[in-house]
Amino acid sequence: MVNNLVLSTGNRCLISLAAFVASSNAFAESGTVLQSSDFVGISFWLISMALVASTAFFFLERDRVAGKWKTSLTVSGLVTLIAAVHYFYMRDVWVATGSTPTVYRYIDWLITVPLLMIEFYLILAAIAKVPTGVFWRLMIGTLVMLVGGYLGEAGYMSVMPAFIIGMLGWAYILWEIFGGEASKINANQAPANVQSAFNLMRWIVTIGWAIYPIGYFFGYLSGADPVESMKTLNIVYNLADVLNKIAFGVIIWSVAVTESEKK
Ligand SMILES: *C/C=C(C)/C=C/C=C(C)/C=C/C1=C(C)CCCC1(C)C
Repeated sequence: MVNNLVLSTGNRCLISLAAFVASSNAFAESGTVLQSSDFVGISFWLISMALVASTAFFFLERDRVAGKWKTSLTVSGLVTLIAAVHYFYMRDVWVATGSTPTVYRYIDWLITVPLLMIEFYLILAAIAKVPTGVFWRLMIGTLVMLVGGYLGEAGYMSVMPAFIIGMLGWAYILWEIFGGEASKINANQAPANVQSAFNLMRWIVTIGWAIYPIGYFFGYLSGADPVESMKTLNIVYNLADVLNKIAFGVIIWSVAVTESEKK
């Protein structure tokens, strides 16, 4: 009891996480085992475990940074936690059936992508006064991008117009972080470390995120073989999340630590 009280938030989160991981058993649930030649399945395992490790890392490191940076690390940990749980499910479905609909990924994206976008707002809010308009514009761009893509992938709309709506949402986000108010606050008020983190993060949103619309294009608009392109796409999406969720969080962690330790 007493011990429980002195555990930090990070440690408590970690214990729940470990309990959850220990209780998740793909073999028992599906009755099918991962084949050693199933590279897509192996990539699902790798990313699941990397996401669990990152979650533990971000939550524990939260104890190390100054108060105003803690929220940023909490959000990074939540992104990797939500994605990890989601990946356990997609991995099990893949191992059991040899396929996994891309639409499953949208459930994860609908929560994790807005959280990733909030990080731009949070790192600026740690060092300056940021109008809430910045927050809302990032949020609206994200939702337009995801809802557009979903309507196309799930068959509620023709794939091409849905793709264009999604691209417009993404363009709006890019405008905000490269030319809009967020980018101006960064350029005029942020210390050098925050500026370089902001800069790396916006390039991830440009180059790392481009993987998803390219995947959409090859999956629906290029006329490629659906089964083969599904395999490739899953590996590519799985690797993309290492950059877009884990590396993105590590950049934030790094600036949070440097700024917290600055005299
Ligand atoms: C962790 C998951 C991430 C960062 C997912 C990001 C997803 C996108 C950037 C999706 C973008 C799309 C477009 C830009 C056009 C329409 C189709 C989408 C939704 C795949």
